[in-house]
Amino acid sequence: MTVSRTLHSVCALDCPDGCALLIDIDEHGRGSKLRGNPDHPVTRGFLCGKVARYLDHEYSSARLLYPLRRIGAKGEGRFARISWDEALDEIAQRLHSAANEFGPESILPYSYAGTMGVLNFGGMDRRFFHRLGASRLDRTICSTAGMVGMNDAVGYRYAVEPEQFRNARLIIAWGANIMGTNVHLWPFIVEARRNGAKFYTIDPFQNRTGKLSDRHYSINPGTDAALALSMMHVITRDGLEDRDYVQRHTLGFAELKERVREWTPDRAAQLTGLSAQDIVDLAREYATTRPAAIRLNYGVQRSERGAMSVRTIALLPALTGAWRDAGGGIQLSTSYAFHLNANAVEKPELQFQSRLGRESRIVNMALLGEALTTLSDPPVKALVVYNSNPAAIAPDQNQVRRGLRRDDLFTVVLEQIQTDTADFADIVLPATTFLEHTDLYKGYGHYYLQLARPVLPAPGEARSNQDVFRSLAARMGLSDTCFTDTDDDMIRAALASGHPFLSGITLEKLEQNHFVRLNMPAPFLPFAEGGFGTPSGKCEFHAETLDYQPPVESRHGDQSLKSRFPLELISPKNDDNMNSTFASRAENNALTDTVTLHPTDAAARGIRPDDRVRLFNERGECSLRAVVAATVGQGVVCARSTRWPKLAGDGQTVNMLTSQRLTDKGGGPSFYSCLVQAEKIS
Ligand SMILES: Nc1nc2c(c(=O)[nH]1)N[C@H]1C(S)=C(S)[C@@H](COP(=O)(O)OP(=O)(O)OC[C@H]3O[C@@H](n4cnc5c(=O)[nH]c(N)nc54)[C@H](O)[C@@H]3O)O[C@H]1N2
Ligand SMILES: Nc1nc2c(c(=O)[nH]1)N[C@H]1C(S)=C(S)[C@@H](COP(=O)(O)OP(=O)(O)OC[C@H]3O[C@@H](n4cnc5c(=O)[nH]c(N)nc54)[C@H](O)[C@@H]3O)O[C@H]1N2
Ligand code: SF4
Ligand SMILES: [Mo]
Repeated sequence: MTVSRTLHSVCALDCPDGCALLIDIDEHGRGSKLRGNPDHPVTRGFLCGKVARYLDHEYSSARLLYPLRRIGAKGEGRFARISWDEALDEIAQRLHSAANEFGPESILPYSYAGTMGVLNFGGMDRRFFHRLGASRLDRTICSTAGMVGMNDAVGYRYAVEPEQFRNARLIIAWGANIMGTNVHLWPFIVEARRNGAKFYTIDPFQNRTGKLSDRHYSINPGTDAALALSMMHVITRDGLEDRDYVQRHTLGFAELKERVREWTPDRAAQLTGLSAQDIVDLAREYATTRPAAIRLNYGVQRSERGAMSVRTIALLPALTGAWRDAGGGIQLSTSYAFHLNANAVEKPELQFQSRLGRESRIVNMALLGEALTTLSDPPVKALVVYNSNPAAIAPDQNQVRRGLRRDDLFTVVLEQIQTDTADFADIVLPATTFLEHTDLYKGYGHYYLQLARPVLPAPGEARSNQDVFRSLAARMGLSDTCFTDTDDDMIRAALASGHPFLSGITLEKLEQNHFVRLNMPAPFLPFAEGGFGTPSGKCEFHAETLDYQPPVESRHGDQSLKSRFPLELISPKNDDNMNSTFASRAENNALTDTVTLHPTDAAARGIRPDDRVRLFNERGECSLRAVVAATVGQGVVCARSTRWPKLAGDGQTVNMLTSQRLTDKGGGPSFYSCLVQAEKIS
């Protein structure tokens, strides 16, 4: 096969790395190979294993090619082909009738980050639903608890640049599976270690990243705030804070010192499961090594007290002055820095022109089960799903499914493949992949803005989300001129925010360069000289509100619940999947069919390796194959996510077990605070 040309693209998956791609196109116009762009400073010429194989997905015989209408029962998966005209007519008519009978808020969009492209993530769709007066979705499923925690700590949610990690002398991956979920940070860590840096992991599960670390701290789930408070105890007790930084750029140090006095290493040891000596050593090393970088990913904030955990951890670099250094500070997400003009893209003001004439109600996506089964005034009568697979990824699936099965609920699903969610649809619409449509990309693990143009033709009759919502707007008689904006019009609008980080970045420049670094100093040291986004401009400790509370569903939480369901289930990401996007690959289905138990917990239940195990609690059950290993602590079980329920033998996955209890702040789901019992299936 000869390569006739090489084109540029961007990986649109929900991954911090936001890779710049090169695709080889053969003489028949077919994509023959995907590679990382060697010129992109973070992609550096390589891709993760799952996307290196993305052309399998692109050309899979499982791609949806035509609009479909359901002919079987909901969830059964029997459909017949219809035309786009029929599909759009039916959707327009059903949305009109829901709005007429129950009010427009009975329409609920449900979407997340199947694509991270600014427009196809949230562009024409937002305009469309705002103009209708549909319920607004609070997109909490992933990161809002952490965002609020970070905000409470530093105000402006800026982060250490990935490229600066190479300068660090100590790197802590705190609830961050870098090898699995953020592999383009790894080469910078390798470089730092070559220069003598130490690399530690703090995680209840010793995954690949933990195995490659110099020290793995096996922490009890949901106890991170206790560890961070105790580290502050040691740092302030031993006078290891950066006095000059603390004095000039923080507020409330004296109260903080007083507040953490009770957080002795012995107390934190009892909660976290780490030894008191380990806590002392870690705190001292963190405070006395410079530069020191913390890569905090989203694992920590998927617990009931996730926002407080993130906030407490995010105060550490201000205490030690780590923000001063290139390669010092903390990285949760870089996305805040992009400062695009979201209002110009989404046009929230259209709500006032809707028949509602006001802002519509907000529905939390983490509570989809409740929304579909208990919400009234109005109830949800029409659901439009895109960029997401809620019948796999949302918590408390039994309630979600009760909702999706309702006969009086009209469901539309825009998808590339026939997911579990698509099985519940009345109408399925075939969607393009990121190789087939235009979009603009931020990153959440670097500071480069990128543009991608279609590099391959859409198969069959697949359409982009942008095109679908444009056509639907026309079909529903919405004549506002914004519904005829082109993708390029919308990209220009997004870039025109006036923020200095975007100055000089135009569509033309992106077209030419493919990726452009935000217009910020290099290195970007956001808080080296203070300048926090708080009322005082300082990092405000607010010691009076710092505390540790155990998650209700944890070993230190509700003891009567724990007596029945004594194991803490976490369900972190699978290294070769992307949430549920590649769940139909056989090896991912096999991996997500396993649960890891500590040898003591397995022995107590007569469970041996490869036994089938039933995990259960009051919400549901699922059966998995046992892996027995001390990669989890005693009392913790770990089952990687996310599986397609229809590919599980019993149709059940760990999300049958997870709850709709929300995090302390931010309204996030608490996937990793989940008590279960395990028994051997004989
Ligand atoms: N390969 C792959 N990459 C992905 C994804 C994927 O599914 N697969 N998903 C993408 C998405 S949507 C996201 S949000 C990011 C997430 O990226 P990460 O946040 O890195 O991934 P998680 O697996 O959610 O959690 C990270 C680690 O937190 C640990 N953890 C769980 N509970 C606790 C706790 O209480 N305390 C501490 N300290 N650690 C805890 C988990 O065991 C896990 O190893 O990754 C993205 N990238
Ligand atoms: N137990 C457990 N559950 C979890 C998590 C966990 O760690 N444990 N993680 C949670 C997290 S962090 C997240 S972010 C969510 C993720 O949950 P989702 O956002 O639902 O992510 P995916 O499962 O990847 O599903 C994305 C879907 O979008 C489709 N898609 C991709 N591009 C396009 C497009 O351009 N148009 C359209 N119409 N469709 C497209 C893909 O085919 C795919 O089926 O899952 C959450 N659920
Ligand atoms: S999933 Fe992440 S690491 Fe893999 S190619 Fe996409 S952006 Fe890069
Ligand atoms: Mo996520």
